[in-house]
Amino acid sequence: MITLYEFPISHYCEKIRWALDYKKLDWTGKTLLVGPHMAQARKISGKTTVPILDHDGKIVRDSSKIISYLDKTFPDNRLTPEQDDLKHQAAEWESYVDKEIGLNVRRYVYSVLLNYPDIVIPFFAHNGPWYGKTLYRFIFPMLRKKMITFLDINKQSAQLSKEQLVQAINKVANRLDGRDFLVGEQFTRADLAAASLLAPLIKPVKYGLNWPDKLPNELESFIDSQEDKLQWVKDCYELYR
Ligand SMILES: N[C@@H](CCC(=O)N[C@@H](CS)C(=O)NCC(=O)O)C(=O)O
Repeated sequence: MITLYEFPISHYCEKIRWALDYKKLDWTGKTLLVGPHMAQARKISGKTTVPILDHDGKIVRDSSKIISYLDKTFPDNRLTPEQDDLKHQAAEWESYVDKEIGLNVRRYVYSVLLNYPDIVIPFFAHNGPWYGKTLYRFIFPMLRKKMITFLDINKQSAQLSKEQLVQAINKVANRLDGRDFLVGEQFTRADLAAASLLAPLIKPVKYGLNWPDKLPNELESFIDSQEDKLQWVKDCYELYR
């Protein structure tokens, strides 16, 4: 049995939801509530981050380690290239996008969304325990402050993350100029990582959240400014998700 402990809003969790679906595995998602998750996650894995995979009691934490574990345990529909040099390239790209796209999308997007509890609370509570939304009505102001500190969000850091994100999007777009995949000739974990971590900017249905028609204007205009370069993410969702 495979259980994924996750936040529906988290793009690192989307990386694993996608990997599990790509590999056609049967799995169940268990939403942890952002904030109260800390004690639960620590109890399961010793650390507080999600995604956490529980496969028949074997616990694996961290999205890259989870994909390696899945490929080793369920070799069909591999995401890790078999050839050594391609495997190495895929690991380098994955590590680059995990940091430069994953962290910067998160800081920049939260710098905006944390000012919109009506959008973010339903994301946090999605598929979670029945009391989620009510709980957040009480704890959201305190949670917001904690997240701002934890994610080191301020005007300057949010602006810097936005700039670093554009650089990373450009690097991916340059690499893809004339090619379909970041590495080799087939869809790999490098593509899956880049596309899932950029996915909050294209709001795909298969991400599983109920996206509002419009995100706040600031985010929408940023997304519009990157539209051409994000087409590849949409294509990956269309073809491989
Ligand atoms: N490198 C980790 C990053 C995971 C991560 O940062 N997860 C965030 C959600 S996007 C999290 O769990 N934050 C809550 C916490 O750190 O307590 C991975 O790839 O799994």
